[in-house]
Amino acid sequence: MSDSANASKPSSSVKLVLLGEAAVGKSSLVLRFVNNDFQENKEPTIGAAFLTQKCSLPTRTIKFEIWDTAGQERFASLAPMYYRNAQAALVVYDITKPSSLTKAKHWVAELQRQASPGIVIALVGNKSDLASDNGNGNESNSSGGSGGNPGEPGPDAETTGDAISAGQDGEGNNDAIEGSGENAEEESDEAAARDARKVSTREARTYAEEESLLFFETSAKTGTNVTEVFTAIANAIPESSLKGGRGAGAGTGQTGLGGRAAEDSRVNLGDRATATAKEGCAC
Ligand SMILES: Nc1nc2c(ncn2[C@@H]2O[C@H](COP(=O)(O)OP(=O)(O)OP(=O)(O)O)[C@@H](O)[C@H]2O)c(=O)[nH]1
Ligand SMILES: [Mg+2]
Repeated sequence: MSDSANASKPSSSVKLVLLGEAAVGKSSLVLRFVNNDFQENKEPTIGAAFLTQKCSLPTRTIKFEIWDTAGQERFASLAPMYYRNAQAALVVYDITKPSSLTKAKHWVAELQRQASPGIVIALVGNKSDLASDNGNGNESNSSGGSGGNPGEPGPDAETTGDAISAGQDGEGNNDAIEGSGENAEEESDEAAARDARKVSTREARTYAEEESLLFFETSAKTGTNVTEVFTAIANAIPESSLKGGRGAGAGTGQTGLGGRAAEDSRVNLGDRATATAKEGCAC
């Protein structure tokens, strides 16, 4: 979407919070959405990080004010501060870790009890690149919720293709039969490593449907469905609950508890002017 097209559209701010167990990939999803980047060894979030990103819809521009919370238990009591007045929440779990879905369900229940009544919640199963089926096709589409329009087949298909090409079972096995047994073992180890999924799409989607949540499987690593989640949320926010934007550009910041050393992108919350502007939308 061009800047000139954006300029003519009304702009609204949406407060969005990310919740979920530690290391499920909340910060990585935000990094992918805001900077189209991924870090293999991302450090845990301390306290929470604040970022913004614009999302351009056909009729309006949504400016997401994103609170990326820390998943470590010691920070759990801070969460209400971040989800208070939030219009949207991404509750993230890791498809290779069933306990993270249990934790996600707790967050959903807490949001339903204590957050704003109209909050749009998306359940997000991250790290789909680690599954051999990759959560592709309709399985990664949203369900429940209102107005989601996610899971465009194009990007999905592309990413799925890339991931699968990392190891073609048929070919590999043939090589192994002709070659050494060691090769065969390596191949099957690789196959096992590729299929690390422990939470089925069906189970999570059924739960999401029961609770009227948007639902996606994503990969912050490959980018699969990341934009789609935010776009679906933007579409699902009722027009009546949208407020006018405050005109700040996109940026990053992180609140630190305990004075841990600052990272590059970490700035004081009171110092948003230093944030780097990023026009347009990852959408
Ligand atoms: N394979 C794979 N790894 C991922 C993905 N997303 C995140 N990771 C990795 O998982 C680890 C944790 O990611 P983070 O984004 O820091 O997780 P987090 O949920 O923000 O963790 P806390 O800040 O501690 O709550 C990092 O090493 C990431 O590189 C993904 O989609 N696929
Ligand atoms: Mg984090």
